[in-house]
Amino acid sequence: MRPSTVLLLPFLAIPYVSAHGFVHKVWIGTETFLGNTPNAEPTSSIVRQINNVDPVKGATNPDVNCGNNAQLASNITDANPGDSMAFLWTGGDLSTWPHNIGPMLTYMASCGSTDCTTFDSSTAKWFKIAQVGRIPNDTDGNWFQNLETAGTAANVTLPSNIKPGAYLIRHEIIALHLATVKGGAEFYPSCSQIRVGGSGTGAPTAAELVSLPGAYSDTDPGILVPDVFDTPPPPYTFPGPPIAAFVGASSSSPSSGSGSSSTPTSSAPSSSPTGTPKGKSCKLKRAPTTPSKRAIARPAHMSRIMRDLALSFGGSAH
Ligand SMILES: *[C@@H]1O[C@H](CO)[C@@H](O)[C@H](O)[C@H]1NC(C)=O
Ligand SMILES: *[C@@H]1O[C@H](CO)[C@@H](O)[C@H](O)[C@H]1NC(C)=O
Ligand SMILES: *[C@@H]1O[C@H](CO)[C@@H](O)[C@H](O)[C@H]1NC(C)=O
Ligand SMILES: [Cu+2]
Repeated sequence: MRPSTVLLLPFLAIPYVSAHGFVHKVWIGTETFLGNTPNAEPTSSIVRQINNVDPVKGATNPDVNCGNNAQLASNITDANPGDSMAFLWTGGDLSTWPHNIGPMLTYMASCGSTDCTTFDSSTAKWFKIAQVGRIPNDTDGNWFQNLETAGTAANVTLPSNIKPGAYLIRHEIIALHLATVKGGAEFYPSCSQIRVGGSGTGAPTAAELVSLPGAYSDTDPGILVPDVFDTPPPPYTFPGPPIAAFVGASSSSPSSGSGSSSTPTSSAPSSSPTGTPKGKSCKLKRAPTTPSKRAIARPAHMSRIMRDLALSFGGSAH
């Protein structure tokens, strides 16, 4: 038996406990909500529950919509145009988010005349309100997603002129550490239910509305990204539609050039670690002797190791 095989046996034999993850906490305006823990008894939350913390694989997978087997949520919260929102992603065991490479995108969809608690999101027409990629001018080329690995929620502003109504907010991480090959990208969508008040008039145009799945393809330049590990980092092309024009027209845009209204927050859980290693692209907590530990000690190589492992084992390792 080759040494590498010995090393990998526990990696394959022990089921996942905490790798990957879900939206554990959401802030909307002044309200805070816990997410719904996958497979636990559903709570009264605004966050639609998924049944599996694993990534959605494949751009046309029906679960790209709102996550794995997403269920209706029983609550909806009131919000106002211009409100701050924040989305904290964690591992399945509430450890910090394990991935750090790839964009975070935010979409909304009208729930029509419903209050979203009965709205079938597979019929939704989505528009994009924000997207963030790499942190501007970060000397290490870190992505905003990396902030989640330190327990910092992604902060998104509700468009300041948005028309009143009930909406789904779809916050999505696309993890790209395996995206050098087709089908490698990992989609992590999460949908929450909000009712926007006020007297705004902002709305997307018909051309800005997309279906999910539908808006993405496995060969989109932002989803199949052969140069994702290159240095210096090449420009990144976000997948999906552009940010709806009314969003930029109605709010003061930050200077990131990504058209994003997202800024990081410091809404960290008390257990936030400090000094999170860079390049921690797949934290496999349960197996301290697996390559993940070695990779954390040698962060620059982490993602390649994970990718190679996944390829060696037909992609099932991740
Ligand atoms: C629903 O959310 C609101 C906050 O928007 C909260 O006040 C209310 O208690 C929640 N309802 C339930 C049943 O949890
Ligand atoms: C990034 O660097 C460029 C060139 O030095 C500068 O013009 C720009 O303002 C910087 N952006 C941020 C967000 O710091
Ligand atoms: C989001 O960031 C803004 C400043 O950029 C801050 O005022 C706000 O409190 C943050 N929201 C949350 C929920 O942390
Ligand atoms: Cu993973």
